[in-house]
Amino acid sequence: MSISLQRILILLLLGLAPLTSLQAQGEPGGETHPFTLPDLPYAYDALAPVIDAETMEIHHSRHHQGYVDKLNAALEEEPPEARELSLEALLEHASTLPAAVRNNAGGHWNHSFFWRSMTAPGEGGAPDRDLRRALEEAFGSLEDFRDAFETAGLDRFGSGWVWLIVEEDGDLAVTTTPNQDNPRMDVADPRGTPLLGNDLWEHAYYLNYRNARGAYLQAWWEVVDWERVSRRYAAATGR
Ligand code: MN3
Repeated sequence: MSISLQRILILLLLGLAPLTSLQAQGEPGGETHPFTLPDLPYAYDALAPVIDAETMEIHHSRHHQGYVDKLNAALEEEPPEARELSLEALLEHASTLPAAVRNNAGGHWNHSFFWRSMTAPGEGGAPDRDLRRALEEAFGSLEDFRDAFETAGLDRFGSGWVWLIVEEDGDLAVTTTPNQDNPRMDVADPRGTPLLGNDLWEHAYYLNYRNARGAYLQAWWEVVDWERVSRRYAAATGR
């Protein structure tokens, strides 16, 4: 499957758009081919015992590296203009792209975002005042938000991701996506700006939690970096 030149030129213009405020904070999206594996912002054992070092090393150095390598290879099969597109532009036009580009662009963005959503157990702080207020408005309480996120993660059949997003109207929502799709993609419903995402693939938790996805989802709150999630909310809502 190939992309028409006209579509590529449109995509190219979108790809050259200025960095969003989130990308300016170092969030993934602005980079172009050839993509590279980002370093983790902490050591492989930093999230233990919530996520063990072996799981982190395999997940980062094998799985994430695999998405990066396959994305680069898939784009090399496309017209040269496709390699000028930013990661963000690839996501926004996922419906028009070959499956190998869509899946691996999603895999690369999702994992880059995921690593930066976590910190050592107990060091992630709490949602700031604005985010706490928005979570309470949308879900009733912080506890109700966590329940909604865990339930959505448990109910997602097969592999995928669970997200907290800001929709275009500014409302918060919990949503899930299959495979390596994400809420930035034009195929997602609802679409929005992710503030937080958890990986529901068994490779993310199987060594420690075996098949107990619910136990992993519950334990994971210990490593969520709420300070970063709060900054993402502020950037996404223009505060
Ligand atoms: Mn994964």
